[in-house]
Amino acid sequence: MNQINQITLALSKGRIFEETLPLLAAAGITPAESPESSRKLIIGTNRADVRLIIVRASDVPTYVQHGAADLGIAGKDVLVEHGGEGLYQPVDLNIAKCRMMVATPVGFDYPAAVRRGARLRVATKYVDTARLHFASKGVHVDLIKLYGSMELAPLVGLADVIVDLVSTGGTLKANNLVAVEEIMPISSRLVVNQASMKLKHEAIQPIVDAFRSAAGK
Ligand code: PRT
Ligand code: MG
Repeated sequence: MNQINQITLALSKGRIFEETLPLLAAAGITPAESPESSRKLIIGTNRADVRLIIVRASDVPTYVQHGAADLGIAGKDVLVEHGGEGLYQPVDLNIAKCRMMVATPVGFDYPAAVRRGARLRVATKYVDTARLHFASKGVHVDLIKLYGSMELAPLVGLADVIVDLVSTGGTLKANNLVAVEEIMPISSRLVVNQASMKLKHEAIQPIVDAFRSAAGK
Protein backbone atom coordinates (compact mmCIF):
# COMPACT_ATOMS: atom_id res chain seq x y z
CA MET A 1 0.00 0.00 0.00
CA ASN A 2 0.93 3.65 -0.51
CA GLN A 3 2.11 5.81 2.38
CA ILE A 4 -0.57 6.16 5.01
CA ASN A 5 -1.00 9.92 4.52
CA GLN A 6 -1.05 9.80 0.71
CA ILE A 7 -4.10 8.94 -1.40
CA THR A 8 -3.45 7.65 -4.94
CA LEU A 9 -6.26 7.49 -7.51
CA ALA A 10 -5.75 5.45 -10.72
CA LEU A 11 -7.44 6.78 -13.86
CA SER A 12 -7.17 6.16 -17.58
CA LYS A 13 -6.85 8.90 -20.19
CA GLY A 14 -9.64 9.71 -22.61
CA ARG A 15 -13.33 9.31 -21.89
CA ILE A 16 -12.95 8.16 -18.27
CA PHE A 17 -10.64 11.04 -17.36
CA GLU A 18 -12.95 13.59 -19.02
CA GLU A 19 -16.05 12.27 -17.29
CA THR A 20 -14.24 11.98 -13.93
CA LEU A 21 -13.22 15.66 -13.79
CA PRO A 22 -16.63 16.86 -12.49
CA LEU A 23 -16.60 14.10 -9.84
CA LEU A 24 -13.11 15.13 -8.73
CA ALA A 25 -14.29 18.75 -8.58
CA ALA A 26 -17.19 17.69 -6.33
CA ALA A 27 -14.63 16.08 -4.02
CA GLY A 28 -12.56 19.30 -4.01
CA ILE A 29 -9.80 17.77 -6.17
CA THR A 30 -8.30 19.62 -9.16
CA PRO A 31 -5.55 17.94 -11.21
CA ALA A 32 -2.40 20.07 -11.61
CA GLU A 33 -2.31 19.24 -15.34
CA SER A 34 -4.15 17.29 -17.99
CA PRO A 35 -2.86 13.80 -18.89
CA GLU A 36 -3.92 14.50 -22.48
CA SER A 37 -1.28 17.21 -22.88
CA SER A 38 1.26 16.02 -20.33
CA ARG A 39 3.35 12.87 -20.63
CA LYS A 40 3.58 12.55 -16.88
CA LEU A 41 2.16 9.36 -15.41
CA ILE A 42 1.94 10.77 -11.88
CA ILE A 43 -0.07 13.97 -11.66
CA GLY A 44 -0.37 16.10 -8.55
CA THR A 45 -3.53 17.87 -7.46
CA ASN A 46 -4.46 20.98 -5.47
CA ARG A 47 -4.43 18.68 -2.42
CA ALA A 48 -0.94 17.79 -1.17
CA ASP A 49 -2.24 14.40 0.02
CA VAL A 50 -3.94 13.36 -3.25
CA ARG A 51 -2.25 12.32 -6.49
CA LEU A 52 -3.44 10.71 -9.71
CA ILE A 53 -1.72 7.97 -11.65
CA ILE A 54 -2.50 7.50 -15.34
CA VAL A 55 -2.72 3.86 -16.47
CA ARG A 56 -4.32 1.82 -19.25
CA ALA A 57 -8.06 1.38 -18.64
CA SER A 58 -7.69 -2.38 -18.30
CA ASP A 59 -4.82 -2.01 -15.79
CA VAL A 60 -6.78 0.09 -13.25
CA PRO A 61 -8.11 -2.90 -11.21
CA THR A 62 -4.61 -4.41 -11.02
CA TYR A 63 -3.05 -1.25 -9.55
CA VAL A 64 -5.86 -0.96 -6.99
CA GLN A 65 -5.94 -4.68 -6.12
CA HIS A 66 -2.24 -4.59 -5.21
CA GLY A 67 -2.52 -1.30 -3.30
CA ALA A 68 -0.32 0.66 -5.75
CA ALA A 69 -3.39 2.89 -5.94
CA ASP A 70 -5.94 3.28 -3.14
CA LEU A 71 -8.80 4.13 -5.48
CA GLY A 72 -9.52 3.84 -9.17
CA ILE A 73 -12.21 4.21 -11.79
CA ALA A 74 -12.84 1.30 -14.14
CA GLY A 75 -15.51 0.18 -16.59
CA LYS A 76 -17.69 -2.79 -15.69
CA ASP A 77 -16.30 -4.47 -18.83
CA VAL A 78 -12.80 -4.30 -17.35
CA LEU A 79 -13.96 -5.34 -13.86
CA VAL A 80 -15.78 -8.44 -15.13
CA GLU A 81 -12.64 -9.56 -16.98
CA HIS A 82 -10.41 -8.79 -13.99
CA GLY A 83 -12.69 -10.63 -11.55
CA GLY A 84 -12.78 -7.88 -8.92
CA GLU A 85 -10.53 -9.71 -6.44
CA GLY A 86 -9.33 -7.48 -3.57
CA LEU A 87 -11.57 -4.61 -4.60
CA TYR A 88 -14.55 -2.87 -3.10
CA GLN A 89 -16.91 -1.41 -5.70
CA PRO A 90 -18.87 1.09 -3.59
CA VAL A 91 -20.32 3.36 -6.31
CA ASP A 92 -21.61 2.97 -9.85
CA LEU A 93 -20.58 6.39 -11.20
CA ASN A 94 -22.87 6.17 -14.20
CA ILE A 95 -20.16 7.52 -16.53
CA ALA A 96 -18.59 6.22 -19.77
CA LYS A 97 -21.82 4.35 -20.47
CA CYS A 98 -22.19 1.89 -23.31
CA ARG A 99 -23.44 -1.65 -23.92
CA MET A 100 -21.63 -4.97 -24.29
CA MET A 101 -23.10 -6.47 -27.45
CA VAL A 102 -22.85 -9.39 -29.84
CA ALA A 103 -22.49 -8.05 -33.40
CA THR A 104 -22.48 -9.77 -36.79
CA PRO A 105 -22.08 -8.79 -40.42
CA VAL A 106 -25.32 -7.37 -41.87
CA GLY A 107 -27.29 -10.33 -43.28
CA PHE A 108 -25.75 -12.99 -41.02
CA ASP A 109 -28.59 -15.14 -39.63
CA TYR A 110 -27.57 -15.18 -35.95
CA PRO A 111 -30.71 -16.94 -34.58
CA ALA A 112 -30.28 -19.69 -37.18
CA ALA A 113 -26.56 -20.07 -36.39
CA VAL A 114 -27.38 -20.37 -32.68
CA ARG A 115 -30.22 -22.83 -33.38
CA ARG A 116 -28.05 -25.02 -35.61
CA GLY A 117 -25.78 -25.71 -32.66
CA ALA A 118 -22.62 -25.56 -34.77
CA ARG A 119 -19.65 -23.95 -33.06
CA LEU A 120 -19.74 -20.18 -33.36
CA ARG A 121 -16.42 -18.40 -33.86
CA VAL A 122 -16.36 -15.36 -31.58
CA ALA A 123 -13.63 -12.70 -31.72
CA THR A 124 -13.31 -10.44 -28.68
CA LYS A 125 -11.13 -8.68 -26.16
CA TYR A 126 -13.65 -9.79 -23.50
CA VAL A 127 -13.15 -13.56 -23.46
CA ASP A 128 -14.50 -14.27 -19.96
CA THR A 129 -17.61 -12.17 -20.55
CA ALA A 130 -18.19 -13.86 -23.91
CA ARG A 131 -17.57 -17.37 -22.52
CA LEU A 132 -20.11 -16.84 -19.71
CA HIS A 133 -22.68 -15.31 -22.04
CA PHE A 134 -22.63 -18.11 -24.61
CA ALA A 135 -22.38 -20.82 -21.94
CA SER A 136 -25.56 -19.46 -20.34
CA LYS A 137 -27.29 -19.79 -23.73
CA GLY A 138 -25.85 -23.27 -24.27
CA VAL A 139 -24.05 -22.13 -27.42
CA HIS A 140 -20.71 -23.78 -28.21
CA VAL A 141 -18.07 -21.22 -29.16
CA ASP A 142 -14.48 -20.98 -30.27
CA LEU A 143 -13.14 -17.82 -28.64
CA ILE A 144 -10.52 -15.81 -30.50
CA LYS A 145 -8.75 -13.28 -28.29
CA LEU A 146 -8.04 -9.90 -29.89
CA TYR A 147 -6.64 -6.71 -28.37
CA GLY A 148 -8.48 -4.19 -30.54
CA SER A 149 -10.30 -3.47 -33.82
CA MET A 150 -12.63 -6.44 -33.25
CA GLU A 151 -14.91 -5.06 -35.98
CA LEU A 152 -12.46 -6.26 -38.61
CA ALA A 153 -12.55 -9.94 -37.63
CA PRO A 154 -15.87 -11.00 -39.26
CA LEU A 155 -15.11 -8.94 -42.37
CA VAL A 156 -12.01 -10.97 -43.19
CA GLY A 157 -13.23 -14.40 -42.08
CA LEU A 158 -11.47 -14.61 -38.73
CA ALA A 159 -14.76 -14.98 -36.84
CA ASP A 160 -18.53 -15.26 -37.33
CA VAL A 161 -19.42 -12.70 -34.66
CA ILE A 162 -17.76 -10.27 -32.28
CA VAL A 163 -18.40 -9.27 -28.69
CA ASP A 164 -17.59 -5.59 -28.19
CA LEU A 165 -18.71 -2.34 -26.59
CA VAL A 166 -21.14 -0.18 -28.51
CA SER A 167 -22.03 3.39 -27.67
CA THR A 168 -23.24 5.38 -30.71
CA GLY A 169 -23.21 2.37 -33.04
CA GLY A 170 -21.19 4.41 -35.54
CA THR A 171 -18.25 1.99 -35.64
CA LEU A 172 -20.47 -1.03 -36.34
CA LYS A 173 -22.36 0.86 -39.05
CA ALA A 174 -19.18 2.05 -40.77
CA ASN A 175 -18.06 -1.58 -41.02
CA ASN A 176 -21.37 -3.05 -42.19
CA LEU A 177 -22.00 -4.82 -38.90
CA VAL A 178 -25.12 -4.90 -36.76
CA ALA A 179 -25.69 -5.50 -33.04
CA VAL A 180 -27.85 -8.59 -32.56
CA GLU A 181 -27.85 -9.15 -28.78
CA GLU A 182 -27.13 -7.17 -25.64
CA ILE A 183 -24.96 -8.93 -23.06
CA MET A 184 -24.98 -6.22 -20.37
CA PRO A 185 -25.16 -2.46 -19.88
CA ILE A 186 -21.76 -0.97 -18.98
CA SER A 187 -20.79 2.02 -16.87
CA SER A 188 -17.74 2.89 -14.81
CA ARG A 189 -17.41 2.18 -11.10
CA LEU A 190 -15.31 3.56 -8.29
CA VAL A 191 -13.05 0.81 -6.96
CA VAL A 192 -11.23 0.88 -3.63
CA ASN A 193 -8.41 -1.27 -2.29
CA GLN A 194 -9.81 -3.27 0.63
CA ALA A 195 -6.89 -2.60 2.99
CA SER A 196 -6.87 1.12 2.13
CA MET A 197 -10.57 1.34 2.90
CA LYS A 198 -9.83 0.24 6.46
CA LEU A 199 -6.45 1.89 7.10
CA LYS A 200 -7.15 5.22 5.35
CA HIS A 201 -10.84 5.36 6.10
CA GLU A 202 -10.84 8.99 7.27
CA ALA A 203 -9.34 10.26 4.03
CA ILE A 204 -11.09 7.88 1.65
CA GLN A 205 -14.69 7.92 2.93
CA PRO A 206 -15.24 11.66 2.13
CA ILE A 207 -14.01 11.05 -1.45
CA VAL A 208 -16.34 8.05 -1.83
CA ASP A 209 -19.26 10.12 -0.44
CA ALA A 210 -18.53 13.10 -2.73
CA PHE A 211 -18.34 10.83 -5.79
CA ARG A 212 -21.56 9.10 -4.77
CA SER A 213 -23.55 12.32 -4.42
CA ALA A 214 -22.01 13.84 -7.57
CA ALA A 215 -23.07 10.67 -9.43
CA GLY A 216 -26.63 11.28 -8.20
CA LYS A 217 -26.77 8.24 -5.92
O1 PRT B 1 -7.95 2.57 -25.71
P1 PRT B 1 -7.12 1.60 -24.88
O2 PRT B 1 -6.69 0.39 -25.64
O3 PRT B 1 -6.03 2.25 -24.07
O4 PRT B 1 -8.05 1.00 -23.75
P2 PRT B 1 -9.59 0.98 -23.73
O5 PRT B 1 -10.18 0.94 -25.08
O6 PRT B 1 -9.97 -0.11 -22.75
O7 PRT B 1 -9.88 2.38 -23.03
P3 PRT B 1 -10.86 3.56 -23.42
O8 PRT B 1 -10.34 4.77 -22.70
O9 PRT B 1 -11.08 3.60 -24.87
O10 PRT B 1 -12.21 3.08 -22.73
C1 PRT B 1 -12.30 3.10 -21.34
C2 PRT B 1 -13.67 2.60 -20.91
O11 PRT B 1 -14.71 3.40 -21.51
C3 PRT B 1 -14.01 1.17 -21.33
O12 PRT B 1 -13.43 0.23 -20.46
C4 PRT B 1 -15.56 1.20 -21.26
O13 PRT B 1 -15.99 0.89 -19.94
C5 PRT B 1 -15.90 2.67 -21.56
N1 PRT B 1 -16.50 2.89 -22.89
C6 PRT B 1 -17.68 3.55 -23.11
C7 PRT B 1 -16.04 2.50 -24.09
C8 PRT B 1 -16.97 2.92 -25.07
N2 PRT B 1 -17.97 3.58 -24.42
C9 PRT B 1 -16.74 2.63 -26.46
N3 PRT B 1 -17.57 2.98 -27.32
N4 PRT B 1 -14.91 1.83 -24.47
C10 PRT B 1 -14.69 1.59 -25.77
N5 PRT B 1 -15.57 1.95 -26.79
C11 PRT B 1 -15.17 1.57 -28.16
C12 PRT B 1 -15.70 0.21 -28.60
O14 PRT B 1 -14.83 -0.82 -28.15
C13 PRT B 1 -15.73 0.32 -30.12
O15 PRT B 1 -14.47 0.09 -30.70
O16 PRT B 1 -15.68 2.48 -29.13
C14 PRT B 1 -16.08 1.78 -30.29
C15 PRT B 1 -17.57 1.85 -30.51
O17 PRT B 1 -18.04 3.15 -30.32
P4 PRT B 1 -19.32 3.65 -31.16
O18 PRT B 1 -19.64 4.99 -30.56
O19 PRT B 1 -18.90 3.74 -32.58
O20 PRT B 1 -20.44 2.68 -30.93
MG1 MG C 1 -10.05 2.54 -26.57
